[in-house]
Amino acid sequence: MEHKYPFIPYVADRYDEAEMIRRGRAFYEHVDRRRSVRFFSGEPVPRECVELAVLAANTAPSGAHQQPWKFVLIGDQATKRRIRQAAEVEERRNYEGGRLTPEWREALAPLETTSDKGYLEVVPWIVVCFAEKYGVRPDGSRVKHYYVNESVGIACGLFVTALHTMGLSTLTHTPNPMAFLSEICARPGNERPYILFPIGYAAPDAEVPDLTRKPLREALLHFSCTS
Ligand code: IYR
Repeated sequence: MEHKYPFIPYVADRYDEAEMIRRGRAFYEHVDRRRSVRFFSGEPVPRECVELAVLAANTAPSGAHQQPWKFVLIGDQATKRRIRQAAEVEERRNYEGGRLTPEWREALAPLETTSDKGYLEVVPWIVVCFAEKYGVRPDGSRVKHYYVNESVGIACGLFVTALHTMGLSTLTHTPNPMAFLSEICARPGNERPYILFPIGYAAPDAEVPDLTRKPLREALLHFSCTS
């Protein structure tokens, strides 16, 4: 094919059908073991593990390949404490100050979450993902970004999966509202805090709610045109 821009050949990996299904099942069973964790051990985690997870996230497809994400890594105790304190201020307004609607409270009840975010000081690493609402050229002018939420959401999905693959645990924490993260992480106005990830090993005595996942027949609808 003729191109105006550089193109290179791409050869996707192919497997026979039995191998496709074996691989698909193995991957499904692997990701099905992932749980959101709120009880962590303070054991150190190599920084390289987090870097590899960000490299994996950075492979996500994105609108016009603009890759509108930034991952900020925090490992020092003083910043973790600041984040915990600021998150708890907001969460106390949610849980104790009546900012959560009764319907929201009811939906959250089985998770038994509270305004205590102690895990933010226990974990060896916190990563805050920021979404670039728009880009900024060196001359200060704005670059329109497309499908920012979709792109950053997919990147965060890969990030979570990569951590899980390394035997690490995390939580997609969205302390609400999250504006304090822009200030603590010193991020510019074109970047919006997207998800905060506490990262570490699950505590040996960690517990998670006994949740089930919806069955395939509810997740996958086979539509077919019968005319
Ligand atoms: N941000 C609060 C509340 C919360 C909201 C949802 I939606 C959750 O799935 C879990 C918690 C908190 O972190 O406690």
